[in-house]
Amino acid sequence: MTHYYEKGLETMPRPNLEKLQLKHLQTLVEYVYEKCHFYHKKMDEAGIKPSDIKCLGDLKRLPFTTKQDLRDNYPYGMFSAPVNEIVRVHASSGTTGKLTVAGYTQNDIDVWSTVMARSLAACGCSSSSIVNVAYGYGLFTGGLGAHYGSERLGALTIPASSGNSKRQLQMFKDFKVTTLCCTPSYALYLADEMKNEGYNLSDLNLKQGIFGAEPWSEEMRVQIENKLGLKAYNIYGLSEIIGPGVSVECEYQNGSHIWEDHFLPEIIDTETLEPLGYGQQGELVFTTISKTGMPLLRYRTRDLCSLTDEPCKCGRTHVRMAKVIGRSDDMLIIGGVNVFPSQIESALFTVKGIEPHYQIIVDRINNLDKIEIQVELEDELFSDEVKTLQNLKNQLEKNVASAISISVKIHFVSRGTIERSIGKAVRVIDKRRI
Ligand code: DLL
Repeated sequence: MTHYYEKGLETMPRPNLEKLQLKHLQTLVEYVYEKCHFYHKKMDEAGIKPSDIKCLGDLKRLPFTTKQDLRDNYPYGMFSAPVNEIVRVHASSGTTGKLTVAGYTQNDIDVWSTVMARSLAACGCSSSSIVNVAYGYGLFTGGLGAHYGSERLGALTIPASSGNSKRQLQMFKDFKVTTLCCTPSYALYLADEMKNEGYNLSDLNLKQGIFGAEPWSEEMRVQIENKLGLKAYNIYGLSEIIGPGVSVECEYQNGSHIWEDHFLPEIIDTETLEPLGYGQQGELVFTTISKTGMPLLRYRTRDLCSLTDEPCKCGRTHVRMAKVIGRSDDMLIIGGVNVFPSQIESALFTVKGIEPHYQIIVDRINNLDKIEIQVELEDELFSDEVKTLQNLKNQLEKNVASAISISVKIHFVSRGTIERSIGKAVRVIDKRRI
């Protein structure tokens, strides 16, 4: 049986949906032009006025927004609402030390709770579900996003957050958890811990898992489903747009429905920046048409995928996005946390004696992502006593961990060990098979 949270809106015939989208888009463009200096200036530069938006096709006349714009206007410059109307901020890593900040009004928290409630319902949840939220709570949007959506649906919500796996498993059993929300890699880790701790599938009552925040493969889906005895659904989102709940799979697990009455999707060619058609691979771009805190026009996500408008058996009319196949920048996602190699580089070079040659090796060990950084040392330092080297290593590990919020292992190598490149340096070796 198909579960809906807002059936009318989720299954709205396309012509009506498009009418609604246009109305919201026009209101939004007028709103940001008036309220946000950044957009006022950008639209003036592009020679476009709010009254020029006459049909959905006019979307492509609007300027793009990038992560760099958010960084340049850190922390509050992209807000359209005054700060006293903002009730929450979330943030994710930027390429420099600066965070990418997203501000939410009460209206935005409501929009988010609603799209998350819809997302949970699309995965088969209802008010009878018992939802264990094992995404991290904090500046990251995973925990609180899933939490508010689950409460909005009326489900029993457990704010477990990530970590403390033994306790998570105990709660699965004792609280009769039906729904697990976490990153797919943490789900696999929990599945292995379950075996180590001597739990059987018959001890558990899991029905569905709602996994996202990082790319994962069909092979991983099969493993998670078999090991945890649940149906594994993909959920997608990004803090700049709202957090989790921008799109989600339905029971047919064949692409994720984008909640198009809130987020207008486009796929663009990364070279020409021209919009591409359904079925074509390119970069996903979103315009938020119902937010008031920090609405964004044509935000370039850097995520590469394609869209389809083919009808879905669930009856929802909102287009579906295929799995994200990669990014058009160098952002890595390590255990759900966004990391840019440039953040690691700046942290390394705060210490004297480090050569500018390093390599970041990412691997997945026991289903958890690990980072090792091989760093070349000046010859003089290499001949130093072990204690000095150990101190240096500790210092570097501390610096990098505080820059990217993830612990890393530093491995010193002698000068010339890291292969030199005549083109772009190969800074990252990603051994994870996702
Ligand atoms: O990861 C929001 C989220 C939380 C989504 C929990 C799903 C579940 P950010 O930290 O801002 O927000 O990272 C956003 O993560 O641009 C993608 O590159 C990647 N990403 C998110 N979900 C998926 C997914 C959250 N299902 C960035 N598949 C995005 C592949 C994903 N990549």
